[in-house]
This record gives sequence, structure tokens and C-alpha cells, in this order.
Amino acid sequence: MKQKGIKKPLTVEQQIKRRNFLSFGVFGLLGATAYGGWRWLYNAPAETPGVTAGARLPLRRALNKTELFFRRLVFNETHLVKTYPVEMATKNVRHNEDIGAEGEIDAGAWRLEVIKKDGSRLNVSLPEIQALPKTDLVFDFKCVEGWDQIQHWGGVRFIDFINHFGLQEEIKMDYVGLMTPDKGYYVGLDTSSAIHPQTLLAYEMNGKPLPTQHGKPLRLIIPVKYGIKNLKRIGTITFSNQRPPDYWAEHGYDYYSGL
Ligand SMILES: Nc1nc2c(c(=O)[nH]1)N[C@H]1C(S)=C(S)[C@@H](COP(=O)(O)O)O[C@H]1N2
Ligand SMILES: [Mo]
Repeated sequence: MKQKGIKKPLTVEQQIKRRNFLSFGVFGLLGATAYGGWRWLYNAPAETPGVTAGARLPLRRALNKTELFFRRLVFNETHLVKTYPVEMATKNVRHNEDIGAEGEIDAGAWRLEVIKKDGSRLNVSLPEIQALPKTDLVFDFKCVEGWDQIQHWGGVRFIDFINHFGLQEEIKMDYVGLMTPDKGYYVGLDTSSAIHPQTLLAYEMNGKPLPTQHGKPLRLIIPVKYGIKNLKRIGTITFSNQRPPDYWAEHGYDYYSGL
């Protein structure tokens, strides 16, 4: 009579084979799932080009969802980005692209244009900005391309500028937009990030006037965002309840780009 339920123990070789079979199976399954997920994303429709563009729809939905998560639960206006002693700031500040900020600019002729809620404009000169209280900031600047550097910037806090020029009604709106004078580069910011106490309208780098390639005569320094939002050579500032146009968001990047 055959005995039921009693199995012959596996030899070591059989055990190894079995393990291999199982692990390759799991590996294959994971691979297929990943590939399937990638195919799904790859074949998913692209978003309708608008303020954001160039990303697959599910990816953009995920980015917008993480934005809501960060804005509602993580971002806090009183939470400060880590700062460093000034000796730690690099002397060789990296230079990235200069879209909308190519060539020389006459800082004396330059004016910062602010478009107010009622459509009227302010035209502010560099000495007027320099007359406001100056704030220095040494922090870790991060570019989405994967580099970061401890850098030293100086200028007026954005919120101090707002208060000085009586723009309290304007910052009740949801977004702030900045553009270069030639409108070649532009960014949109949620107002709470713009008025964060470490956001600067910077006119100095390492204690000296901004060099041309770092945004002469005035640039944005916003440590709660990636480098892409730190617009060099500001020409115009606007306020709105809709997302303002944003150069890199139109090229597939996250609109929020928060840190
Ligand atoms: N006008 C303008 N501002 C800009 C950019 C640009 O191409 N044009 N590039 C952004 C990016 S991607 C980064 S990382 C930083 C780099 O600043 P830096 O050149 O002073 O290092 O500037 C940002 N501001
Ligand atoms: Mo960047």
C-alpha cells in the first residue's frame, strides 16, 4: 500500500532549484509589474497644455496631489529653512542657465515693475530697494538637476518689500508671478511661499552686488523652493488667483517645486 501524506525530503540540490525557481518567479513578476506600470504611464494621455504641460496625465495628477498634501499639512510659514555660518558659504557659486537674462543690463536704468490689483503700476529703482532693511541668508541652494551648494545672498525680504509698498491687498491673492524684463523666463509661486520670512529680493551675493550671470540687478531667492523658482533678473511682479505662467511647468516640471 502506498503511504499518503509522507513526502520524501528534498535533497539539497532540489531545495536550491526550488528556491531559485521561486525567487526568479518573484523577480519576474515584479519586473512585469514595473514594466506594466511603466507602459501604463507611457501610454497614458498627455495633459492638456495649459499652465502646466509636457507630463503624462497620471503623473501630473500625482504632482498636484502632493502639492495639496505639502500645502495643507507640511508647509508652515514659521518653519525656517536651515541656515549656516557665513564662513561656510561657497566662494565659487555655481552658474546655471540664463534664460531671459542673457547679456548685460544697465542697473541704473532698470526698474522693478509691480502690477497692482487695480491695474496700476509701481516702478521701483534699485536704490529704493536697497534703502529698505537688508537681510542676509546663508542656506543650501538646491537645483532639480541634482546639485546643491551653501550660498550667501543679501537683499530685502519679500514680505518687507510688500509691507513697505502697501501691497497687503495684493498678497491676499493666491499667487505671485515674476518675469524677466524680456518675458523670456517666468515663474509662478503660491503666495504663502512668496511671503515666507526667508524669501528675498536679492541684490547681493557674498556681500557684493549681483554679478550679471547670477541675476543682476535683482533676483528672487526662495529657499523653500528648488532653484528653478529662483528667478534671476526680475522685471515684473504680478498677483493673481490663478496660477501664473511658469516656464519649467510648461516643460513638464512640477508647478509647486517645493522643498
Ligand atoms: N532668468 C532666469 N532665472 C533662472 C534660470 C534661468 O534660466 N533664467 N534658471 C534657474 C535655475 S534652474 C537655477 S538652478 C538657478 C541657478 O542660479 P545661478 O545661475 O545663480 O546658480 O537660477 C534659476 N533662475
Ligand atoms: Mo536649476
